Amino acid sequence: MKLFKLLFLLLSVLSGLLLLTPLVSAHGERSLEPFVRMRTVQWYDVKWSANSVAVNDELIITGKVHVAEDWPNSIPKPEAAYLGVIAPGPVFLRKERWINGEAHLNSLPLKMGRDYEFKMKLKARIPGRYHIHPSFNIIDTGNVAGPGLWVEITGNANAFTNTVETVHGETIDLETYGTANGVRWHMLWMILGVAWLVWWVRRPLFIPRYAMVKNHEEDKLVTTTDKNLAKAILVAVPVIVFSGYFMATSQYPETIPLQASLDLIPPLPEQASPVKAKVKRAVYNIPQRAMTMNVEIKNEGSKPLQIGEFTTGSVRFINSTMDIDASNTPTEYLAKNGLHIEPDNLIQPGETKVVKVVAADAAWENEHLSSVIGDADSRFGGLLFLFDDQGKRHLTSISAPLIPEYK
Ligand SMILES: [Cu+2]
Repeated sequence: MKLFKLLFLLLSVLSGLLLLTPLVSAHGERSLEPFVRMRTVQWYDVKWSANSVAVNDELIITGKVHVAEDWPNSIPKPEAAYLGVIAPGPVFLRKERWINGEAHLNSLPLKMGRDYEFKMKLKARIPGRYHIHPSFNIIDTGNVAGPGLWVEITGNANAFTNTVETVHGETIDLETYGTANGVRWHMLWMILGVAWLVWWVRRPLFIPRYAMVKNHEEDKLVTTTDKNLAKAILVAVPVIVFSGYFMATSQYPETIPLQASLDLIPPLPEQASPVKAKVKRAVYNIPQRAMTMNVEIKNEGSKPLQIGEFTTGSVRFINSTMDIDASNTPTEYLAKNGLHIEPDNLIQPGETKVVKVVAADAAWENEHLSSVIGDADSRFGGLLFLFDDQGKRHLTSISAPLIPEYK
């Protein structure tokens, strides 16, 4: 009775804890080590065509990535990468995928230090509210997610259509195509397997059989009927498999295997950047949630430049004294007033100067980027955006070791 009471108490405490647990709605996008998120594919200009679509409607995700020059040495080089979508299940159907204007069917190798522009066309499938991210699945590294947006799918799931026309002009419904055939084959093998098990299980099992072996009656364990049945199955299974195979090949003589080659899509053309930036020293202050870096900026162009934005791990730190469009960025990735520059005046053509850049916002903590200081690789990386007097943006990739400051 005492034990029962103890168990009851334990169960009550556990269920109480369960009730206290807040609802988890994220899906691990912040759990990847920050140095991977900051120094592999660096996302920018990500846009979603809508934040609410009806079933069967299109959602288009566009954006760019810069592949960091300072790729972490502890992870393999991006010899194959696959652009995908992170979503809780098959809530969207991907119809098209483009990289630098070329169709992206398989994986592609990414060139470090270069930029890629992407576009994905998705079709809404299951109603609900979902966090939708673009992501790059990089060989031996994993999924590096871009920023996510909450997208609502409205309407009726049953109204979803997914038909395609085959090369022979036949219209098929991909939602159900081949399902019945798959179920039939699975049922056949399941019935055969279960029947074979029942054939043996219906007889006395381990202990009586063990006793028979002890009494030297092992010959009685396997009867002639057992042997004949086994022989019949031995013949029947290959006959079923081969006749199924020949039926399928005669019914569908033209097939295309799944493709395993790489897409060789060149990166966007390199743009002569008039700006060179080098981080001299970078410190992260934990209680202030602020990173301070001294950056040496060299303006090799013909127009004066000003620092407008620093972006890392999808978080955008914006210099609020400048007019920068951030209307497409979900608020959790946006530090609207998060970038302070001293001195925040123009960097004249031919000038080289060291400026103090402070990127401060709770997003360091919320997006789990600040934990980079606890990593074995505490280097950060990101993109610095400078603008000339005509509003033209110049992008420069920076990285440096990050020194923690505890108070
Ligand atoms: Cu998410």
